Amino acid sequence: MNNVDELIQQAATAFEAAVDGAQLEQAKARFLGKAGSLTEQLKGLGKLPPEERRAAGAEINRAKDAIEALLEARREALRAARLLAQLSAEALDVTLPGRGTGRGGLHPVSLTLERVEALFRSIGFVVADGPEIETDWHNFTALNTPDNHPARSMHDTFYLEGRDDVLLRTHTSPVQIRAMLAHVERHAQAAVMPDVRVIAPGRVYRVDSDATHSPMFHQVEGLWVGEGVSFADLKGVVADFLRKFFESDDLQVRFRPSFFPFTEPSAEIDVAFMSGALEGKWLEIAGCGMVHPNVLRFGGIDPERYTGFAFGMGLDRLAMLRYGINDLRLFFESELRFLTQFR
Ligand code: 2U9
Repeated sequence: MNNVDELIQQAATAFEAAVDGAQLEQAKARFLGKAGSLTEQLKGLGKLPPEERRAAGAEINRAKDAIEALLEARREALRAARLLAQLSAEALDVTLPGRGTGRGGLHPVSLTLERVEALFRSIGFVVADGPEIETDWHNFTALNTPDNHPARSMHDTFYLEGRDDVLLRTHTSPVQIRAMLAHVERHAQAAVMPDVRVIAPGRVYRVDSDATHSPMFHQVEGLWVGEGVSFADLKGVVADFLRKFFESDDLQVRFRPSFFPFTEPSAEIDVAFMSGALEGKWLEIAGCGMVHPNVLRFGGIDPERYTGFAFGMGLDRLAMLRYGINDLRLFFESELRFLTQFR
């Protein structure tokens, strides 16, 4: 083997021994660098007799081409090895089951709302809604709540900065005021006014916060106005609703005298379950009464001719009783471990 072939062989061995890019570049310098073996040989050409220089130059060039080809081949091999190592390090098992996006579901208060709406629709009520930012007039004045009533105080009601005519509604009753006014207008030309039968579910706001009170909660209120509508109708509709809602035919329902500015007479409604954890315990569930004549008048309805009953209950409380939940705040924390139990 001549000198040049030996050099090529040495380069091949050195490149093969390099296990990464840095080692390979070092090996390259030993052969092709400024002080490398090939460069040394080129420098030696001048010392050769002129007749030998041509052949020797050609040999050196052959060696240079061969070493460069070896170098490139080794670079490519190292690149491929690196890629392979990376691919196996980052290996993905595409046969593993996916994490999935999870099935959505309705919030327990929404489920309760749907249930309440379906039951009242089945006896001819329509569902109405209205603004959550209400006028002082619709929320209080039209509901026979005088200017000096404590419910209007800054401690009980959220007002809007820079406005003294609007507030966050404290109940859904203003929706029924709007419904009565619209109903009267719609039937102004009719000989007989059809009955008003609406429920008004929705968000309401009060300055209050603990395990059983939230600054925002949900109410559903009902109103039935017509000729000859009586307290007996109120008792029948509400008791029937509660027994259907709780799927309990033997649910006990009682009415206790109470006071609200917008109803007269007024009552609180209690229920007692005949089985389960709460068996025999009276629980306050709603308020109700015959709509106050002043309120009917504010709604554009003649209290000499028509009477009506109204009731109101907390949807959140209905949901808590139905599902056996003891802390109201669970409804508003968006905790999936809680919410996924209702899908
Ligand atoms: C009109 C006239 C009267 C709705 C009524 C109650 C009694 C009542 C509470 C139940 C629990 C509010 O969510 S709660 O804290 N509601 O006790 N609500 S009578 O009376 C009306 C409504 C509209 C036009």
